[in-house]
Amino acid sequence: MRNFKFILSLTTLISFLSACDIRVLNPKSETASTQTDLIYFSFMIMVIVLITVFAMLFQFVRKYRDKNNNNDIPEQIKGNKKLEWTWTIIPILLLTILAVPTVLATYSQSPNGKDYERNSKDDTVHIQVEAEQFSWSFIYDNGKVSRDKLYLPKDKTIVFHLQSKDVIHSFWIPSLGGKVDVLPHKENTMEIKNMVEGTYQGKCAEFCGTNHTRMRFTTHVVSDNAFSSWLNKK
Ligand SMILES: [Cu+2]
Repeated sequence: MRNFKFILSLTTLISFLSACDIRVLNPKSETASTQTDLIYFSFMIMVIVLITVFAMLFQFVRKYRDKNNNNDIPEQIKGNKKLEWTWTIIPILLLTILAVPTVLATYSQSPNGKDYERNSKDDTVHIQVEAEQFSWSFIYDNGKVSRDKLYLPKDKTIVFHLQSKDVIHSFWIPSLGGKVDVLPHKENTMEIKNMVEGTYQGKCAEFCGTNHTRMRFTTHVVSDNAFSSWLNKK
């Protein structure tokens, strides 16, 4: 009976989760790809460490098990320079290998430090994002405002200027990039490059009140022509 209840609650939970149309690690932009690669890379290092440790553990258990059952205390050895150096150097190496791509990606994707020229004539589209309990407003350069629906031109670089009208929210389109906090009184920016056409779900990723779960929006990445005609439609 207990097992049955457990399986029932598990299947209910899974069916609820499958209803979320939000997929992480399914990158559809250069920005998200860099982040996904970083996750897989650190995961790979973790798996190598895990396999090594478990292989050694099993080997030691097999090799040094008490075969005669006589409870002998093994020879006590104190200090082994070679081993101590090994287990000090290996973690330092692993952390360095992990730190280099992480720092590079973090700095290249952290546009807060950049000074954006709003009137620059490059291939950048600036969108003002206003979060409030419990909806999103997207304001485009020509003044067009769209609520809970975001349109993006595929071949342009997008810069979101994020600001909240009330509490702290978090802007998240998993397929296009990681979360960025949306704060009141302070603008955060976020850049997304080289997107693939398609429709992606976005949501608030910071608990912000009773209807937080409903604070979702749909992102349509469309061709540049389709974007221009949408943008200029009244
Ligand atoms: Cu929110």
